[in-house]
Amino acid sequence: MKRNKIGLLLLIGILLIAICASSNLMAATKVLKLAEVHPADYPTAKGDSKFAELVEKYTNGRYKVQCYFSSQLGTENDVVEQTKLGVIEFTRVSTAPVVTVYPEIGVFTMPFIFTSQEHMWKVLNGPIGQHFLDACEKANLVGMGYFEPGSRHFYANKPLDNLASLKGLKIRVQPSPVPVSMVKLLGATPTPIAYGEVYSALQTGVVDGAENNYPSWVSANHYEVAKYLIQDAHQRQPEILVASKKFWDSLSRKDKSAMKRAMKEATEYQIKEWNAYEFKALEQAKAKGCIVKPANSAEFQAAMAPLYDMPEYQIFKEWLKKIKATK
Ligand code: GTR
Repeated sequence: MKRNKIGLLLLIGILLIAICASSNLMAATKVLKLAEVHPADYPTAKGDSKFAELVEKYTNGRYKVQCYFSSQLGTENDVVEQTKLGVIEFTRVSTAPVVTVYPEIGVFTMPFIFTSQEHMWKVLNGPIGQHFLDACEKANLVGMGYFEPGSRHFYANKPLDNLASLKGLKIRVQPSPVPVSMVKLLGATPTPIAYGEVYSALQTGVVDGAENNYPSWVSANHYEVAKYLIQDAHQRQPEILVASKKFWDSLSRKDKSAMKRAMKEATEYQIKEWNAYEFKALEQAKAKGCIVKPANSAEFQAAMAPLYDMPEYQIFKEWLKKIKATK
């Protein structure tokens, strides 16, 4: 009788251990997808990997984030849409593609809105930045946080000495409203093309030039075929990491705060990685014979000023005032 009882207890014990082990195993196998257009060694991609590492750590291995680099899951506009639908859990993109599902965030794609890197982070870390993360919900997305984007400049396969040198050129732009309007105002022809196809578009002459930050110019090899860059610094377009709201709503409060914490620390890490690489990339391009010229900023700002009066961009008006007033 006693032996039977011990046997039964043992059996229950073994069963309990088996149940716990299998539920742990099930939790550990929850793999989440993160989409990224850059290769693994690019600063935003390193930020993604840090986020992935910390999500796993802070959720005690219940979640694993698998990063898909180099546009493996599709173009930025596509992956934003898929994240909105809940097919992909996380996406790291710049602001421009988010505009397709959430127009107001386009304020961050307007040129010359931030006076410096410091000003941009003041805005992003303050109530304005938080508002736009929260309001991503309108598009069934959850704004997890921002990454450092650097400044964007024009580059082409022809010498760029001033604004006039852009006239008549075909310039690749992000498939998003403001970049298209902006390039038209410069007297050039905007050609919206997905990031992953820009190199071949430049190489085959589909476009004469593009615009981006130094790291993208170099990392995606655009500088090999478009070696003239003019430092007009027209945009600092915050990089953003968004989650699918559908997925987010399925998480416990504890896991949500673990993931937010992971994002906060990943951002700090990404900024350091960015700052270490941004000007190294510029030096690398110069060493390869690229011609980099300073721009007359006033000339570019004046050419782009009519953007602010266009009826379609009046939705940004109040936010632009608030950004300007952030000191
Ligand atoms: C890069 C940005 C990418 C992508 C790209 C582009 O600076 O990191 O997310 O938006 O620009 O021009 O398409």
